[in-house]
Amino acid sequence: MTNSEIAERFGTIVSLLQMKGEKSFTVRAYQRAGRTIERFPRDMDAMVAEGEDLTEIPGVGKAISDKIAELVTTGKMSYLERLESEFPDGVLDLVDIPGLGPKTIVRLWKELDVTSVDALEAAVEDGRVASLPRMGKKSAENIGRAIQFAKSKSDRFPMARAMDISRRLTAYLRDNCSGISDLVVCGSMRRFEETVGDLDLVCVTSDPAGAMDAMAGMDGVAEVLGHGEKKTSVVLDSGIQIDLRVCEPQHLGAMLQYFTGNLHHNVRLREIAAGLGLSLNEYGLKDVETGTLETYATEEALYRRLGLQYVPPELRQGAGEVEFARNNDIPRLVELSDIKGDLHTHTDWSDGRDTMEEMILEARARGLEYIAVTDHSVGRGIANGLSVERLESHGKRLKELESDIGGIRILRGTEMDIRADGSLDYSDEVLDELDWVVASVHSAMGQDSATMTERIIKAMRNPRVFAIGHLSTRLIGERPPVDADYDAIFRAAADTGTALEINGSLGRLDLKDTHISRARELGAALVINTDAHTTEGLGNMEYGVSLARRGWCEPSDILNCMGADEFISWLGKKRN
Ligand code: DGT
Ligand code: CA
Ligand code: CA
Ligand code: ZN
Repeated sequence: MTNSEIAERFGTIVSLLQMKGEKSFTVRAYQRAGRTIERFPRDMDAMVAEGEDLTEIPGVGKAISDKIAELVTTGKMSYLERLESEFPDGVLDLVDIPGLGPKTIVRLWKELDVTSVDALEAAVEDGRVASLPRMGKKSAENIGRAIQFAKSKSDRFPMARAMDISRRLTAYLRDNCSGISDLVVCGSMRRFEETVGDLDLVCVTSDPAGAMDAMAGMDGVAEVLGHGEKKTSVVLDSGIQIDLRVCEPQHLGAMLQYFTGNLHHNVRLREIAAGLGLSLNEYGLKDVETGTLETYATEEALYRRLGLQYVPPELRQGAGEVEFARNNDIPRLVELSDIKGDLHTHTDWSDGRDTMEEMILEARARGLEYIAVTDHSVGRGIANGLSVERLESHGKRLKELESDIGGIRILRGTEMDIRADGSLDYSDEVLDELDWVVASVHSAMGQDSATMTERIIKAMRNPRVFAIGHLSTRLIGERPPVDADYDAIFRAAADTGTALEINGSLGRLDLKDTHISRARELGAALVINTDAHTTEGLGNMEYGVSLARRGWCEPSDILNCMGADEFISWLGKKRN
């Protein structure tokens, strides 16, 4: 069981306790525990197995430690089951609807006798929800939208979940199969889609049987669908399917190409092959007349043979990229090594886990030339946002650390709330003291499109706002994007010189790929940030870069590809 799966159970406990109207300190204890578990760098599962004392983790007391132990050893938590038994089954389903708070759920249940998602949908449609006291038409509409969102959620896995599973799986296979020389996760994961249906792995190994057995015998396999000499398919407890294929080294290029897809891209390639009298399959290119097979150890060689420039996996969407490759027009996309700074990070001054020192040292170790420390602003009470006084000490401390630590430039920053009316959480005088300001929406996300658009553009008109953080505020699979006129926002960004953030946090991936392309087209500047709340979170840069690549970004499109001196002089220009 992964830490996020454990944290999810604690999230359910929190919702149920709130529905029961439990005291807020009890609720907060579980809330805090959930956050700690989610972000904890080591597997709780393994710690329990090794008999470690979980109560040494801050925020985890005896009661919570016992519940974690029970959950990872038995797969159940009797406390949670008892709580669940206090509510009708259908009411529990309502908890999964994004934005529907516990108080509202209880009212819907008690006052309208709504005990299922379908019943709620009906009550929204016939106006009963809107007619509840203190509810109104707007809130009812938002609930309606949230139901649609929840229903459209398929059984696909959000990238964050799939990445976590994929990393464990590849580590396991490498540790347990000494013969493996290449192991590549292909399919939608390699293309870096937002959601993933299943995982397609290809490996080259001197011991195929060993790899097949290791896959079928892995802990956490719920069902073995097939166990052959060259392919093993399993379903894990989490419900995700894994296909592992063994491949010979001379076929690797064709194999990776075939299983990376997507289907449309592959169809286009097969057409091109056909034009050359060849047929493309997972083993290579076959001469249609003679039947001889040409094999390719690398994808590059295969694309070259087809008269094409190499197409990076992130662009293989069957959306015209093959034509670009034919004309040699695929640009040199941004790479992780191009990124010189991180401009959105949190520390334990607000809701981050780690200290400024830890975050800065990690950033330096990752080779960054600069980092902006952007803890939350005062309005984010629940995230321990900084009062003006604390912000001042925050900045002073960062200045001290810049000279103490050395080797990395430190920007005194903030991630400042854009309030519901578009006003900002700090005054201009306060902002003038900062080196870098990201402004983000964290509240009133259900506003109508015109209000939201105006709100964000109003923030951008303040020249002290350098960038807008996670513009759509979506959480993949959990919260829909805000309703807004994105084109108008991108134009205003270009107009005002405000950068738009590509947020690499896997739960967000915000801007999404099509918005990145569109923003670039309309002339907006972009930055790629991690939104890290822990030192490991600084690793999100890799994901932000993959996302930017899906939006066809080159280094020149991304502000934080500038070196420190150049970037800091850009800041001066932007401010004036
Ligand atoms: P997913 O798993 O739904 O997130 O999306 P993919 O793209 O990973 O799709 P999947 O797992 O069905 O197949 C992986 C790749 O294998 C796919 O992108 C292209 C290739 N592929 C699958 N089935 C076929 C097929 O019938 N013909 C050809 N040419 N390629 C296929
Ligand atoms: Ca797949
Ligand atoms: Ca598959
Ligand atoms: Zn934020």
